[in-house]
Amino acid sequence: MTASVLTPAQNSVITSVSGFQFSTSSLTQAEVLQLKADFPVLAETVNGKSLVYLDNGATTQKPWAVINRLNQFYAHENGTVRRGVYKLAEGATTAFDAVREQVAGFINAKSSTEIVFVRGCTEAINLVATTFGKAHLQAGDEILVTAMEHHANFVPWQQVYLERGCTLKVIPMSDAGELDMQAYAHLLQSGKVKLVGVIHVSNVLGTINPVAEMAKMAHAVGAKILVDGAQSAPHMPIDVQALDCDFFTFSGHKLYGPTGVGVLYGKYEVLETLPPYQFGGDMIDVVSLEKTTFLAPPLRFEAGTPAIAQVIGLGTAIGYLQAIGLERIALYEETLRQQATDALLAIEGLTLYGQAKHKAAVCSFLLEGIHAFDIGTLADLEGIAIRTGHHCAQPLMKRLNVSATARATFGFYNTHEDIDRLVVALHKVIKLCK
Ligand code: 7TS
Repeated sequence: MTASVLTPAQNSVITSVSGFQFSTSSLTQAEVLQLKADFPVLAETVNGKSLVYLDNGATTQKPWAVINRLNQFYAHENGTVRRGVYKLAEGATTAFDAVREQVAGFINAKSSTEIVFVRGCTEAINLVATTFGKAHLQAGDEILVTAMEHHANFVPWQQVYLERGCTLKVIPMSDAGELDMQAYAHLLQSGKVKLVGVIHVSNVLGTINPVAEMAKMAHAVGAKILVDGAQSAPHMPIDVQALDCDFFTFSGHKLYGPTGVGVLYGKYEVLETLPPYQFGGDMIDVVSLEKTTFLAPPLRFEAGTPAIAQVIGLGTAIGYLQAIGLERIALYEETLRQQATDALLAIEGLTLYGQAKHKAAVCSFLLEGIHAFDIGTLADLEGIAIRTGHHCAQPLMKRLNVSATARATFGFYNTHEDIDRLVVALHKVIKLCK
């Protein structure tokens, strides 16, 4: 049996991923191939080789369903939202509003009023850092983030703490890439922590952090918690009520949807305490020369014309994922992670960064004596797209004592053969660079 083939028995043995218990089985390789055919880019050739796309952590490819929905909207339905009485505007408003409901269902929010549309995960976190900072942070307060944050969940908090005279503290991690929960408990004991920011799935290490437990601990000392779900929402079922997080953020383009749209979930009672982020049309109640009153959430946070087509396209992407089933996707990607981990560790001179017990399909690595950029460039010659660099996580790179890594990140359309191709390419890289 080659590594590319999983028997049905192997497919169904995995019943738990990151604490979720599933009764469903993984996607079969035949199903994956069928789904892959929905993504036109994946049929492209690069440098004369069929494309193997392994940079899903950066952005994902789009299925025809999403591409066609965007075309359909712009060709036949284009209109503005919330301000027209004519058919096109009403139709666009109905379609736009329906996605807010759909997103609420997708992450199990209590209500669609807890869903704010933003430009992406980065904007979602900036929105929270800025408005939460204004409303709730004062000199002496503490913000906690982890040692493995993406810059998107680090730099905004750094700006806020500098502006407001707070303190920013870092929850340390082990060499395997697991958070030190004892240190976290200790940090919370100061009694000054107001906000915890944590990456749900590390974009470098793949670690799946215990965010439900972290939320419970944060709440016990009166702190709020923001979960950066950029790398989790596309790959596993999300239930914000079960996680009990105060904020959850993700990007459309990493979820097989369009760029330019993302989601900020906030518990309604928390969103209500926050001032507006930006000002202008669509977020106001009454404007006079002297003063302005603002709408309630979520519209309070959506100044100006939103990304209408992108929101509608995001709805299509979510529908596409739901039709497959996020549980099945998580189970299948776990088989990719296992295969990739075993295959990479078998390569002499390869160091794999991130070996947490609970891990998603993210593999960061280096080959002894070879720069990450050379690995990426030579892999591209083989038609393989992987990311190289610091992955917008420079403090983490420092912790790992490297300046850059190569990184393969998987999506449900990746096949076991893709991993075989990566391994062959890496052996070629080693030969060339010796
Ligand atoms: N948070 C995490 C965990 C991320 O991985 C990223 C993007 C972001 C936030 C920012 O998302 P954006 O859509 O607002 O840009 N991560 C990556 C990556 O790993 N490679 O390219 C982008």
